[in-house]
Amino acid sequence: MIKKYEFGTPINTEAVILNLQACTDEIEKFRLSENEQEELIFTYQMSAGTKVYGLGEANRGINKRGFCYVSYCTDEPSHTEEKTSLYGAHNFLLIDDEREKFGVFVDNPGKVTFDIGYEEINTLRIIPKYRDMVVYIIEGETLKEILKSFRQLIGKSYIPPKWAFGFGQCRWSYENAGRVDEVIKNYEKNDMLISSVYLDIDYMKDYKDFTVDEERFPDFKNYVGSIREKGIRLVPIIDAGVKIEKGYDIYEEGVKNNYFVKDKDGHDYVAAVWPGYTHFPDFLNQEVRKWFGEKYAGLLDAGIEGFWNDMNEPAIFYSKNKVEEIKTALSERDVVNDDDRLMNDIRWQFDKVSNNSEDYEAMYHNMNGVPVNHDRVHNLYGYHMSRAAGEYFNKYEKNDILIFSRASYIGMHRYAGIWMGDNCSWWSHILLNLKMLPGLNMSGFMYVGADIGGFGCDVTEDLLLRWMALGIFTPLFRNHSALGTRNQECYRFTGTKAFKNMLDVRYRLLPYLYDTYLEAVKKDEMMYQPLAFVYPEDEIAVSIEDQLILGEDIMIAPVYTQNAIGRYVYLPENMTFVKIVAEGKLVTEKLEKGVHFIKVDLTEVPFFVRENHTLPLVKASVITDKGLRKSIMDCTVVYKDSDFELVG
Ligand code: MIG
Repeated sequence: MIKKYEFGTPINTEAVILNLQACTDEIEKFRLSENEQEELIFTYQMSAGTKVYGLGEANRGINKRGFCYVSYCTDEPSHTEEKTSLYGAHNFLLIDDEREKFGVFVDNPGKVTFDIGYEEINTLRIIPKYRDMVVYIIEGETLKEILKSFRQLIGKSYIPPKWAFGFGQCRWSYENAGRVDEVIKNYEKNDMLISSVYLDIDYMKDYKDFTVDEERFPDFKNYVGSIREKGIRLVPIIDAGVKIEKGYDIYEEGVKNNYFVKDKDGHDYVAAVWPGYTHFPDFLNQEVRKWFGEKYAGLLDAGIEGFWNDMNEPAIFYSKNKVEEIKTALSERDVVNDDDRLMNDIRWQFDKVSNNSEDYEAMYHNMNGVPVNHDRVHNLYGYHMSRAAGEYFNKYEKNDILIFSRASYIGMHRYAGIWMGDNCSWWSHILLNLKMLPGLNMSGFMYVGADIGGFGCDVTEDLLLRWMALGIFTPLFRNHSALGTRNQECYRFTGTKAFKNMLDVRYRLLPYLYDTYLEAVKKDEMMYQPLAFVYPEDEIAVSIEDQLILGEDIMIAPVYTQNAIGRYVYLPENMTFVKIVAEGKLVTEKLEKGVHFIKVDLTEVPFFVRENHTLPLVKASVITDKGLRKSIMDCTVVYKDSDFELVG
């Protein structure tokens, strides 16, 4: 049962696909009031035991209680505990109270604050910055049922090509063909399976979208083909900002056709990102989406089969406006003779210069004829950038293209996946990775994953191994790290055998993961469920946040603390504990419902098979006629019974 309520003049976000009749009576469940800033407040009185799930890509726990979250797509590279906004804005909550269970979706693409017991421990307040919106209340008997209705409301999730479930290696940057070759050579030399290598911004000519630097990648098309012959795909990045450069076709066409975001006077808005000064394509406009989407064709023609869309919050290093402000401020000061107060003032000015809300408020879209201030629709930008690509791929039936995005809003899940942005090589980020998975699934995002090993900071071998033991269970399984950090490809460490085995495990799990993914999409269910959803009567299970049920059959419980020899797990029912140990051998043990300490070596992959369930493992690879070891995905294999192993 879904009820729709309209407030003001809602912006058509195209987050939902069902056209429901709006209710004319007062909204249920929430009390409406206003605060001093005359903002609307939706209040719900929780009890001590009320659980609140959702918010998709958000910080902290699976149960979101005890913090204040702000939906506002933000380029936030440091995911410390106090951060309120990350890259995605997924305004869906699932409330599990003793009296009632319901879902609420606030379809409002401006800033929305979700105070979930922050100001007052038992009070939930939703405070949108702008009033124009649609709110949906979704009711049902069980959490699963409510979720299913919500997912039917927002439409089927994106399905990537099967190869996108293979392992991918990324780094900022493999900036030329030589470096890409070196990575592939090392994976081959160490007999490690790999399905994709990612190209970060340096493959482009001067960071210009849809260009390839000929010096770094001569004869690109041929090169892509030669890599493809090894069973590996190259996946280039596309950024939101378009470089201002005379003669650059995308810039010229965009200017000529008024395809860029404007300032208040109607000039093309200028902000600096990687290419220097850029304009932002107005993805909220259908015609612009069509134009930009078609630009992917060039790379597709070169044999590319996958993309990642970055910087689409949009991230801004500094705007032309801000630079002018700083220049003016400086010109009013005696720069040569002034004391350290000047330095202090400048420091604050510079601190606030990137991703500044004043910049967002100075940008204007043309939403199919209607001018709209960017701040009101900020959270739609990344969504519509990826939609531009998705619509193009769908239209030309290029439906086997991988596409995932950094910024997102509900609705984008129909066109693309996401990665969780710039995490760090921190142990706490293994756990954060795990905790985000169910929330993302609730919001329809199924093709998801984090930068394995951590993007920022320096990884260590043990961190990477432990992280991989979680990552092999996530759809996007990509090792990625930032410029200037320690190299973290799997062959960089002493335990190459262990890494080879880890990668093999991924490919052995692949049919299970892929089928589970497809089933979850087809049935509008989650791929990863918190224990609370599967064992709602079990008080202990309900509060567990470091174990997840994956599909119907298994439970995952990775080790995420350094120097641990294993971990405690809680089994809500009898399960078979499975460890994939050295050389891919299995060790199994039947364990009874209750608490157990399981020993897990750094090189091992632990999981649990539920009672009366089984997990199919296949052979990781086959040897081709040329004598090469290839992942099972790259060959049309007819499985023999002996290729399968049923565990559990
Ligand atoms: O300002 O393209 O999140 O994955 O490696 C940083 C360089 C821009 C941010 C992405 C990251 C990528 C990096 N990008």
